[in-house]
Amino acid sequence: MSGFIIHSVPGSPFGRAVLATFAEKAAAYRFASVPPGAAKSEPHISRHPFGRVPVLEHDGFMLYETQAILRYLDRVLSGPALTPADPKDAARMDQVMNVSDWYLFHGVNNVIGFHRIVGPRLLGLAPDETAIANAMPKAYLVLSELSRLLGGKSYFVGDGVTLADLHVAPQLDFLAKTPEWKPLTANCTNLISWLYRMNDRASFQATTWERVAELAKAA
Ligand SMILES: N[C@@H](CCC(=O)N[C@@H](CS)C(=O)NCC(=O)O)C(=O)O
Repeated sequence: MSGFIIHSVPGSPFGRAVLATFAEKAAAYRFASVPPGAAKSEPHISRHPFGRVPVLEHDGFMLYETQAILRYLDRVLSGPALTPADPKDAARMDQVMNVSDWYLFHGVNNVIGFHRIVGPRLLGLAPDETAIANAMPKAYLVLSELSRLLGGKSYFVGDGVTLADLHVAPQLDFLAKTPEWKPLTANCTNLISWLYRMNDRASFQATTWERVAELAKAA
């Protein structure tokens, strides 16, 4: 398989999930940086009508939505399978990915992560403390549910990494860089250990915000 281009921005947790999947498969790709503020105008808006990242381009085949991209890469790339064969395990993987999209991102990371990291670092905005405080009850619920789903396992679905881990870890690693992480995970020590385990993987060390910024500069 050749000719993969990933259109994204350094620091994007969704983009990182895609890059980490390439790394887990030891597959090559080209990183095409979407310049700040350019996602909602041409040429990017033709790639993604909702003006978001990431977008995968594979020999002219265009695909947006991170879950769809991860599943596509798992199907077309050689390397370790990242989807369990057992139907119940595969369903658990899908469930965790949807918890990440629907509950962890919406109302938690797009509030706390935005006001603590994206706003101050990229837009020069002060954090909105009221918005952050209002997001905390949902954040506690989401983290406690992810902790329950992980249980005593090394990864979300058993002993090996799956797309669920690759999808959730970039979101949680983003949240872990905020002061809210410590209180939020006070009763979720399994999530803390799992995030250390994910961050130790070569695929995660190769896709930090800084490493992707270097990639973007070199492109
Ligand atoms: N559902 C989309 C979400 C992608 C998304 O929200 N990406 C963020 C960056 S991490 C983005 O493009 N934000 C720009 C915006 O909100 O306008 C996916 O799974 O790919």
